[in-house]
Amino acid sequence: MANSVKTFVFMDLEATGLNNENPKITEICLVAIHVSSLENSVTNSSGHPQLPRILDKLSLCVDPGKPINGFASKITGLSNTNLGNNEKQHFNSCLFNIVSEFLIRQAQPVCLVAHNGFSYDYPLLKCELQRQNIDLPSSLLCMDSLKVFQNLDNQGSNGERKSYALPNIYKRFFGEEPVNSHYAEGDVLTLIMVFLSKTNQILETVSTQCKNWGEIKSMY
Ligand code: DCM
Ligand code: MG
Ligand code: MG
Repeated sequence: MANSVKTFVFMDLEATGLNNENPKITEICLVAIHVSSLENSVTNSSGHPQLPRILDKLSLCVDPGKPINGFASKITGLSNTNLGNNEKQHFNSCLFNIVSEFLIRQAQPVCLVAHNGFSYDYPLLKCELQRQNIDLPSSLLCMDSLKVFQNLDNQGSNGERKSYALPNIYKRFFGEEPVNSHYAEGDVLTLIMVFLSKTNQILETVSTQCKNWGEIKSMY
């Protein structure tokens, strides 16, 4: 199944805080790219990969229904005030249906990709879904790009300790700061750029790196 992934859906969540704060989602972004576009990506004149022309994007802001940690608010630009002023809805069945149909619309099988996803994004999404008594298909595949990049370096027996935070991987590859860090769409586009820098190596390891959505446990 994992060997035959047709669509990678890159995902990032913003939220009210970290795991120990029982966070709620404040923003979700999904960008779907067909494996053929990843395999045939084009590099620009400076040798950097270009975003594929064909990608499907979904980015939505969400009223978390609880106070956003001050630091989280500062880095994401999302506050209870601005989400409230813009009358954003909670994480409700409407949002679930949008996400679910977005995934159904892609060539199957689909694999989600999130950075630190096994520890943060997937358990948090699971938690929001569980609260509504709904869930995504348990056969949906998911992988954690933080683990993927760690494993790639370990294979190369590159023993030095380095940070696998997304902005730091991006800086190592591109020599500059990523744009719009901690905005869900900004982080997803950054993730796609680092993925494209190692597409072939990553695709070789997909089958060993994937979990099924059914294995993901709710954060709290
Ligand atoms: N977060 C946080 N404190 C940090 C880093 C992140 O509270 N030092 C929370 C708020 C972010 C969420 O985690 O919205 C997701 O992080 P990221 O922007 O890295 O995807
Ligand atoms: Mg993130
Ligand atoms: Mg983010």
